[in-house]
Amino acid sequence: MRVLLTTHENADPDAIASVLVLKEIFKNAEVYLPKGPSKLSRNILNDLNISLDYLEDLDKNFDFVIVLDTSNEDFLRYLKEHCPRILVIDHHKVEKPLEDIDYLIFETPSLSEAIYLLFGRKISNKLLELLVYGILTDTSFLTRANQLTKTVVNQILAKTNKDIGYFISKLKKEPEQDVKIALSKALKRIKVFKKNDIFIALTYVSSYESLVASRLLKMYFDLVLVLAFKKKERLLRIVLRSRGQTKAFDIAKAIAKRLPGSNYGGHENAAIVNIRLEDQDLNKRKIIDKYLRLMIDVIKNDLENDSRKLKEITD
Ligand SMILES: [Mn+2]
Repeated sequence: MRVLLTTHENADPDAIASVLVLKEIFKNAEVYLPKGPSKLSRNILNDLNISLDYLEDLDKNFDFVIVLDTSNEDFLRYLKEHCPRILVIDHHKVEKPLEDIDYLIFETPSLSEAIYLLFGRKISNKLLELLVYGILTDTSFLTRANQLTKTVVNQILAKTNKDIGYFISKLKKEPEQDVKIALSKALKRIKVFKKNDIFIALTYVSSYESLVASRLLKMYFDLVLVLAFKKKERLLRIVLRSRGQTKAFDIAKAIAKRLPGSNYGGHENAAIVNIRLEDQDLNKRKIIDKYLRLMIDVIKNDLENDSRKLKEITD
């Protein structure tokens, strides 16, 4: 049986760790990584001295495909063309399961911890370390972790004989300069709104949108929306982060509802909307203005049951 393991584009550490653990179990399985691993994932794989062969295009058929860490409907439909049986193993909310596809969905902050709970005893030490990176990055350094996540992390640390600071310092060694530049631009462009006691930040960058969103949330905001325009990929991405009673996922859903052809996903407090920019003129200024206005309109009108006005503070 030809088995394929795959995940989302620019696979992040959570996705890569999950794929590699399954690859350790299904030794003959092939791996398909659309657009390859993310930059951060590549750095971590290098550091752990793990080499990974993968397909960048799907040019043959498989009997069975296991899709990890992604429930993107378009991607699943595409995979159906090459594979009759699909199993999705994920921790993102699935709003509308597709027919003929099997789902195994965990309500865990990272997929890596679920993979550990499934296969923990069989996983090699190197991949256990990779799972820690997956957990740390998917939970913003454990700020979105729950008790079970922490139990899993402690078990892995005991097995690998490393402390959490070791993994955190490796991750923090990221391209700090580039991140600072992206953050500086995000801060200059920031619009801050207030609705009751909720502080909302809205801004845009062209890279590091997830990192920027997480950093802003940590400052004092309750809801953060970061728009990223990816001209080369003809893609617009909105990264949302929240805490307290405001839910990033609900706002992502409300935005996507107004944009046919977009897709969204994530969790209560960390969500994303992807908008494909087909057949449009790609004038950066126009596009950014248009979507910023739309985002403001959504938070104005769809932010739950509160009749009090949204007020821009940075105006
Ligand atoms: Mn994940």
